[in-house]
Amino acid sequence: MRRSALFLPTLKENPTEAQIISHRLLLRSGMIRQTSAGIYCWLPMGFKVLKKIEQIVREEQDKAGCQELLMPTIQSAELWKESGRYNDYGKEMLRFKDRHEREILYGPTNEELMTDIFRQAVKSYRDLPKLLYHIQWKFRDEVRPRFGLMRGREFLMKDSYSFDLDYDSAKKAYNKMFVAYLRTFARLGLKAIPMQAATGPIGGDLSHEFIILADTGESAVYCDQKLLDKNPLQDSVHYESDLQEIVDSWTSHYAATDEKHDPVRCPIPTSQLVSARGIEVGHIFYFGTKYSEAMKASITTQEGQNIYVHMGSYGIGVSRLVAAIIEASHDDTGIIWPESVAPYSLGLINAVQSDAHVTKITGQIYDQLRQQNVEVLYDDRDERAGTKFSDMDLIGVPWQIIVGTKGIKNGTVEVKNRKTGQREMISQESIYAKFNNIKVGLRC
Ligand code: 5CA
Repeated sequence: MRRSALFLPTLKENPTEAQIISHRLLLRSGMIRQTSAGIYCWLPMGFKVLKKIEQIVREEQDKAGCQELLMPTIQSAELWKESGRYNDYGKEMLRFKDRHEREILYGPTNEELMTDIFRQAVKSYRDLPKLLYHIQWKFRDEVRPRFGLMRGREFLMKDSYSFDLDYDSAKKAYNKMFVAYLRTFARLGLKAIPMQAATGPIGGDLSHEFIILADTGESAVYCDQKLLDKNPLQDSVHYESDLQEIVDSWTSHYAATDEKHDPVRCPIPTSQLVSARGIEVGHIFYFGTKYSEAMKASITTQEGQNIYVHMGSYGIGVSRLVAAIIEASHDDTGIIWPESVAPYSLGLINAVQSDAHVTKITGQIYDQLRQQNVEVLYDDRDERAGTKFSDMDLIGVPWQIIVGTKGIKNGTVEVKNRKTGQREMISQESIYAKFNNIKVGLRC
């Protein structure tokens, strides 16, 4: 993409309404715009990042054997009355009526709708287990929407639902999601720590939140130092094998969110306990028959008995992740995108726009890189080199190629790594080999 054609309304000044760095950088780099409290427009570059995160989340769900479907944003109040949550959910739920005076709502989550779909279709133990998910916008009328995408009112969530015959089988689904989450967050370049968590309005008694440590996080969290030293899970996983060992290797160390942490009963010495703030990027729940009983989702067992299915639900805050990644990866000059989610793999800077020869060569490099399917952002604007450099740093593209008069005379260009700041002069020809394999978002 040529920068001159890209719709990227960057801001020079820090927006005063933004209190945390991710919100400031998202606004300044022209990725999102607020339309009303907690509701945002996704501008082209922000939208690209959101889609890349969504795709990684999707691939890891698919690998774990979870099947994608799509449920609507608007739901009928009837289902929520059946589960009993229509009243319980309170003011966070956005309720309205259609022209026939039927009560409807904008879904804050989908346990009811999913249970309804399941109970209509599945009647026998033979059809179990099932794991289903969708990636859909949610609305929660938060009292205090804040920190930009972190606590929005409208936000994108991946939510999965598991249906099993009994606890043991449901625990296997829980473990699958646990492991899929570790893999997902590792691919996003994040160190997420699973922690015992309270279940709130979703219910049940087994639950883990996946937490990224960050000073700006909304939750107070406590965990064993050993978890911080643990390597993220990146090896390939056989989901049909027993995953309990992997889950145990994380859950055997103490980690709890504020609501679950009890300083008196904490099993590890204070010297080993890290007390920090964190961002909740995922939350998984096993709640047994809470919804299946209330909504009569039963199946027949092999012995001919009628039983309620055991269920769990598993959420990832896809839009929140955009902000969480920035909180975890930025410097004074801007965002530093991990390669897996960067909007472009590399930025190509024409440092001397007025020099026809430089412009010609930069154009050739751009064409060649595009032919190699490299996602390249070419800053071809008639701007000072300094403006282009600081803009590219702000946007946070992982690699920069800088083309200038002096280098071109010797057949070289400068390559800069955004994260390390390292610069090297390389020959023009070797650019293509160096970036041949850089296909952002497609790496496994
Ligand atoms: N039904 C369950 C699991 S699918 C559920 O709704 N869980 S949740 O309430 O914990 O939400 C799942 C994830 O969505 C959270 O871990 C968080 O990352 C994200 N999330 C929740 N509320 C917001 C919000 N207001 N803004 C942005 N992301 C949010």
